[in-house]
Amino acid sequence: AACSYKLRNVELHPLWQSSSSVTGGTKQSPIDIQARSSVFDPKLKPLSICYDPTTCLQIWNNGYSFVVEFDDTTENSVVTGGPLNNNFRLKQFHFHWGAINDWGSEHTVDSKVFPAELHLVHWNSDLYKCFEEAIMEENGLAVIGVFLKLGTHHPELQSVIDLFPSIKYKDAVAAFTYFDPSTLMPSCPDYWTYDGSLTTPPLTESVTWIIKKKPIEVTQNQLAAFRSLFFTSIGEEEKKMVDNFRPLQPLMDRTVRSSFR
Ligand code: SG7
Ligand code: ZN
Repeated sequence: AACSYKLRNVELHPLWQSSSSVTGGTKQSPIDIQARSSVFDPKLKPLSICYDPTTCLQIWNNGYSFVVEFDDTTENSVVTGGPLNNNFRLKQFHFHWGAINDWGSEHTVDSKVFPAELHLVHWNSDLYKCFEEAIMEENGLAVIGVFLKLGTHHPELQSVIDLFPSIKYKDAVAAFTYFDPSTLMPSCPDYWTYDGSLTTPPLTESVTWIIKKKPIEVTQNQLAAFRSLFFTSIGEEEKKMVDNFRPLQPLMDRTVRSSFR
């Protein structure tokens, strides 16, 4: 009782220690997707994804996740269609995962949690000049989410994991100049979509979320490799990079639409 304001015993990741993590927003992410409450929208087109592997630039440990970044100065890697009325350029992809397989994804489906979730982050290049501008604006971003589940080895993901030894610690960067992220997508075209936010500060409500229904499969060893990275910089007391997901947010006055019956 002497310390009732302290809601949790665990230390907050530094990313969440500022007031920017309090939003009072009405369109926050992630959410639990309730399949039965989602509404089939026959007007939703298939997603059209066009990625050029040569726009891949580098991989880095940003102290919260590992991020694979792309050259977004051209229209070479773009997504359009689906719920999107504009072209959205690929900026980066990253993952969220748990300390164990029982949790780790940001979104859930009918309360089912996956061990990890991939986010491919794109910005609206028809309306905005750059990623940093689009982050703050209405209809600025489109993030494609893909769940990871335990199963067979994923060879293309392995080519990313093979770079981990050089990005173990915060702020480490390694060149990664040829990669096609569409190899990380399930072949099934089905998705849910809803309007939401970034899941880290600044938590801006600028994101059209597109969550693929089908997960991709990875092995226990591949998930273990994610957990071998560190939140911390070289020389600091080592903290394993795990549990880098935001808790579920209320749906509020929103509808999740589905591309499939
Ligand atoms: C991860 O998730 C990083 C962030 C990302 C954030 O922390 O990938 O990106 C960088 C470059 O640090 O923030 C603005 C942005 O993409 C939140 O992204 S998310 O909403 O898709 N989870
Ligand atoms: Zn994310």
